[in-house]
Amino acid sequence: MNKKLSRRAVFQGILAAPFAAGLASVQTPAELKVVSRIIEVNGRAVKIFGIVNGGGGNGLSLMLGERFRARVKNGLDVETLLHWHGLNPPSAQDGVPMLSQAPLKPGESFDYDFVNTRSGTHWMHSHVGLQEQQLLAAPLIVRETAEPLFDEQEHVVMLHDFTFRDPQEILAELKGGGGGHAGHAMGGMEMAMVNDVRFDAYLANDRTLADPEVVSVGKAAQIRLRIINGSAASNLWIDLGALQGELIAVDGNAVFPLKGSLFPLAIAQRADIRVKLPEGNGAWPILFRPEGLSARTGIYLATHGAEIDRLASEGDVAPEVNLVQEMTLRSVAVLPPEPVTRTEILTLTGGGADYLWGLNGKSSMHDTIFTVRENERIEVIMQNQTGMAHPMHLHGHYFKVAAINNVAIEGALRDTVLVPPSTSVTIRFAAENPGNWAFHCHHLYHMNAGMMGAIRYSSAA
Ligand SMILES: [Cu+2]
Repeated sequence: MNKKLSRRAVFQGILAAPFAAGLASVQTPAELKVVSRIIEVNGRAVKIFGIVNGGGGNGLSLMLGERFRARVKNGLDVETLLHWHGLNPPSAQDGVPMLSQAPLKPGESFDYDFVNTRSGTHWMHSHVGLQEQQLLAAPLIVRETAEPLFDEQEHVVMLHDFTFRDPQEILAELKGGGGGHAGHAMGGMEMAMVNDVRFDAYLANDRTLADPEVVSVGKAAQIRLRIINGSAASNLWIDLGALQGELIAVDGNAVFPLKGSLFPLAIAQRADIRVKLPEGNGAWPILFRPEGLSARTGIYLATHGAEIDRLASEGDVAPEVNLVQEMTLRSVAVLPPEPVTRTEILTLTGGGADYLWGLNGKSSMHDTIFTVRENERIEVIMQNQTGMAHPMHLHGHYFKVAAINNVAIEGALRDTVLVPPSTSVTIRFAAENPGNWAFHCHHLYHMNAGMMGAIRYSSAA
């Protein structure tokens, strides 16, 4: 190669990069800074956390096939660490203290660099203490094509349950309050089974339904909603109201489209929903309703100049999130049909008056639940022996939801599945990402009260 050619190659490479790679160039790592920021909730200014990128936006978008390259800087005055929920990085870059890497001290940076094979709607969040309750989370979107395959608009919605209180105080109260409800009386036993923390607000892209985000849409437009349940402790329903939608992906994995207007979304799960708007002008609310409560949040899809009928922040009580829809989901991609080499029973335990939760009766957080060998095909039968539902998340792998109460289903590919009380959910995954991996309930208070453990590869340190 002569000098002239190589210089031209470099020049073209630099020019082509932003087009080829979407928002984050392959030439330089994306910048992600963990910051404090102020938002207004119910008319009150409140300091929360956030993750801003080099362009001043929230979180990160990249293309499938692009290396995941990001420099994370801790701009807080406390330690933090980010986990890439939905990606399967090498274990040392998974962002879990004690299992993968040390937390970043104030002012410290860490460079992430790995081959990413997962597309879809994912998210990033702190795995340190209770920081996630203070909104230390952001979208992480991996697109397969630079432009949508269909003529459609895309919109990302990040959901949170919100409290003005110090989450440490809430956890302390849960632990000390006889398994109570953080000092608030709830509406009877049935409600007590569903929610154990009372929240001050529910947010969609940081806003309440009283001050909602209004998304400008074209007439008769097709919209792809990428919805992320970033709640600490709230399973939700997505309510399209008068609109019909199609669920096309769960946890970033394509499913055979499922039509409907009401879709469950457990803590930490994601749903991609395609909505086709009717002809003409109008404004359509998309609501998000925590189970067992009348509270709701939402956004509006509105054509230019359309009048918006503001909805109240309270509506009908939402039913409990269940697995009725889960049983009908069918992944487009399939796991190769290899025989299961290891079946493990994982009981979800605890939740008594001491608010101590566990796996197999142990509240050990970072201890090994079981060990696997590379290339094994693992089946885990999760049996919930507690009175509450647990959204169970396995790091470093995606899994097939293979059976519910021992009834085999076609099933979706996921990284987080809800296990309701007195229910068993069977998952299967290929052990192909060596390391030490967290396996935990994604209800932040259950996790911090012990419902977490680790799966270790025998080859890992
Ligand atoms: Cu739980």
